[in-house]
Amino acid sequence: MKIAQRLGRIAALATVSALCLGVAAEARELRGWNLHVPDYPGSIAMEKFGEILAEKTEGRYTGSVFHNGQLGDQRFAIEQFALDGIDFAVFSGGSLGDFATALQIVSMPYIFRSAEHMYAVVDGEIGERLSDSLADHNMVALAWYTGGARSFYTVSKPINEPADLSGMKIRVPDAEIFVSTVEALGANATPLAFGEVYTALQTGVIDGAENNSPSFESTRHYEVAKFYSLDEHLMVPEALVVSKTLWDSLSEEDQQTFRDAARESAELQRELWAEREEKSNAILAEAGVQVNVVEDKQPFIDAMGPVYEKLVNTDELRALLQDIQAVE
Ligand code: GTR
Repeated sequence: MKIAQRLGRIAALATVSALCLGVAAEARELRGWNLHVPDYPGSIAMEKFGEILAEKTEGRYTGSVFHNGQLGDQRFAIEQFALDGIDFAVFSGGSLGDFATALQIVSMPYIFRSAEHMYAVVDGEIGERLSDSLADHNMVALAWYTGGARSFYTVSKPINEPADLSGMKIRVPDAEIFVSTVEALGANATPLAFGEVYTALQTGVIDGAENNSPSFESTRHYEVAKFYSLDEHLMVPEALVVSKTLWDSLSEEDQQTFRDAARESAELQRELWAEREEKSNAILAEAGVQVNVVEDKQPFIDAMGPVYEKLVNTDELRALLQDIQAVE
């Protein structure tokens, strides 16, 4: 063998071993953003996602979840995806809606007939369309968690009809769908980060906020807001997303592993959600929160006309809305 040939072979072998070493060295700890306390349903389910990945990839991928919004508030975290600062997260469809309008449609007030309807929509073909619409923001949605139903909690009086909200300062997440919905009901929508709500309630900066019972309870906002009025204006799905840069770097087999892990984690989240809702409701009752079920939701539903007119504003979005409504 000529020297040049030999050298060529040696170089090729070196490349192969470097590649092998490279695979081993590629073991990656993925950074997960999460807004909630560690024992929240979604938090436990995100941990589970990481555990399944670690097990199924034999440690090549592990997950490290940063709870309590440690990596920043939701809008900031969504923006971080474009910069590859975060590898996976669970984001509210409502917050994603400011970046990808299809997500806004799936988060519209009173859009779902039931939780089952929501699951049928996001778990089916529409869920894939929603995921595709996130590609420009460097995200792939692998599975969907439930965000329950959001209702108003207030400091000084219950809400029975939209007129009760007139002039009240109600905290909302910093995203269009929440602002528009609450303003259409006649309140003064005040966008604030999740972590700032307790003090804002306490100091009278706001008169109330709106959320599902697990969030109302886990944040201890009920210590200050003693009225919880169940009008259920928003039922918002939450997406378990991974960075598209990461996704595109995965082998097909690993992509399937990530998908399966995400689905399993979503199943767990939905189960835990039902349990946590019960637990939260019991804690609220114990703390003397006055819960009123809004029997007649029609005036709330009727008030949403302008929100639909404003936000469902292209043929594509109108078609998506129809498709969502048509799902059985
Ligand atoms: C929670 C939801 C978060 C965020 C939060 C908020 O229920 O899981 O994504 O929307 O409410 O009100 O900021």
